[in-house]
Amino acid sequence: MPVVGRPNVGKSTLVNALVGAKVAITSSRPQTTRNTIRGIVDRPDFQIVLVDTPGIHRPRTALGKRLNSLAADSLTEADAAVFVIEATGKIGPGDRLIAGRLTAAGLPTVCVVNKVDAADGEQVVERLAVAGEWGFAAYVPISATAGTNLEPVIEEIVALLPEGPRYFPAGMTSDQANEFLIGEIVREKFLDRLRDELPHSLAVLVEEITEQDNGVTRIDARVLVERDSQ
Ligand SMILES: Nc1nc2c(ncn2[C@@H]2O[C@H](COP(=O)(O)OP(=O)(O)OP(=O)(O)O)[C@@H](O)[C@H]2O)c(=O)[nH]1
Ligand SMILES: [Mg+2]
Repeated sequence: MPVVGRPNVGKSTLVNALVGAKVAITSSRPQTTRNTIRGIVDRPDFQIVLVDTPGIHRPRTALGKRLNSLAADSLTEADAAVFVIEATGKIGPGDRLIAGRLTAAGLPTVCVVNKVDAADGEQVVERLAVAGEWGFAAYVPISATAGTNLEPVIEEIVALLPEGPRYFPAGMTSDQANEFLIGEIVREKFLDRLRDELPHSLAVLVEEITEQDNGVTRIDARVLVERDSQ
């Protein structure tokens, strides 16, 4: 079940909140997520495999193009989707483009209006009225950070889930290797602290993970940038 939307609307924050564990990094920078990441919600009578995706936007760089196509690919394999918009800003052309794609693909969709904690009631009602025109299967106003209305989102997703096998063993929250998640967390720590083009020019390579005798895990990682000046 892909989770799609414009950059920075809170897709990764929502995936973490629904899974109940940190499986994806988040930041105030757009284009934080660079890979599709599976997060698993496992309950006795269902299992939801959420797919966090990069934000869909008008690409200006090769990285942007790649991120968009990763998100688009996640829709072609999907039976249903979660579409995230935000209450704090007006619904814009970027949101409309994604809504159009979901409708054209005929994907049953749960549309969530996120960040209601930071908006007033009038804004939330206005977003719901505009988004309501798209005719999606369900609409839920939520706050991924405050944890508001997360159970209703799960219920609406479950209502759209096709019957299928349990793909992941109980207790598993993500399909990522530990090494990848560690590298992502290192990258996350830099994102909010850097300016200009630097957040986008950053990659982290985890080189060694050593369990030391004193019980502390030592991680050696290399932070790569694009140019010497960086
Ligand atoms: N106030 C408020 N902020 C939120 C909420 N959910 C997410 N945010 C903030 O919005 C910013 C973006 O969150 P992310 O989860 O990284 O957004 P994203 O959609 O995954 O972004 P990309 O991966 O770049 O496409 C972060 O600063 C979050 O803390 C919410 O419910 N309320
Ligand atoms: Mg993200």
